[in-house]
Amino acid sequence: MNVSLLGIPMDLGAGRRGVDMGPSALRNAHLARALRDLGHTVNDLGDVRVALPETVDKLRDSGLVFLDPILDACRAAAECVAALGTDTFPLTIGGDHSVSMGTVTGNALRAAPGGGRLGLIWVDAHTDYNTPQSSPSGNIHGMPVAHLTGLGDPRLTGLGGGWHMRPEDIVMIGIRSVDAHERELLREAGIKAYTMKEVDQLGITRIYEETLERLSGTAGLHVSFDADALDPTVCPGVGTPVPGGLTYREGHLLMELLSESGRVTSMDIVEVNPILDVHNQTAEVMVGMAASLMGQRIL
Ligand code: EXY
Ligand code: MN
Ligand code: MN
Ligand code: MN
Repeated sequence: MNVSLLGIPMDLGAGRRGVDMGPSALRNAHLARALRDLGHTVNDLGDVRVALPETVDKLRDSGLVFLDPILDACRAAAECVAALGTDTFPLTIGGDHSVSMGTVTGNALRAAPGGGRLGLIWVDAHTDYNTPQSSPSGNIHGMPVAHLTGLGDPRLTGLGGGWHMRPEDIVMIGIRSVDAHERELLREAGIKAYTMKEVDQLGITRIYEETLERLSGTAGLHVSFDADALDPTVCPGVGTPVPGGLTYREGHLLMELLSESGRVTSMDIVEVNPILDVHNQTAEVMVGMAASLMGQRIL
């Protein structure tokens, strides 16, 4: 397969500094080499240009921190991804999770003019379904999914032109931290979210089967993998750690099964924070997750 690697070195959407170094950490953990070893052709497109927080106003615009530069970076990421052919697999590396407003939009537009019907698998401790009004922090990395479905600030929901995600085409896995108003919004939208309780009760295999069934009407699947979905003992280098996460094997099993499905057409790796990490462990674990999704097997 042809894999196009694109970095989005942005920490403007997060409450803590450092995830802008995620693309570096992942490249240092030999992301490209791991995929080439699996027989893929990897083309590293470099990084999208992202403003430094020191050079822009932290202007709080209707409850949104760093809205303008985030919008610029997401637009650039969306354009870059949308311009790629459907014969390539975009692997986009963040950056905080607000980058996914750009990458998911770009992948939908890449699949079809005006935006195709993309399935979204959101692997995360958080549901990232806040709006500017419901958000307790104003940090945009807690809001990307809401904006992808057309809920929230019109400048961010406008990223895809008229395109939006259908809530029924979204499945979240690994959830264990949801804000009070965010919970209501999720319920109203009818988004399927597998909490850690369901991971414990049902197991990853059953969740995978239900997810594929649910998303069977979509043209392709995008996996957006937030490193904080995994337990903080596995991925300590994240800004918003929540105890009780996916184990190392649960993460790999989910990626292995998704790989076998042959339905995944793009992936994000986000929220790797090298400042908070231990010897680049989080980046190395996430490179392993990408390798499993891209066909690595034990035997
Ligand atoms: N729900 C909280 C907020 O909106 O501020 C925390 C969001 C963290 C988002 C992380 C990275 O997935
Ligand atoms: Mn997230
Ligand atoms: Mn998260
Ligand atoms: Mn829109």
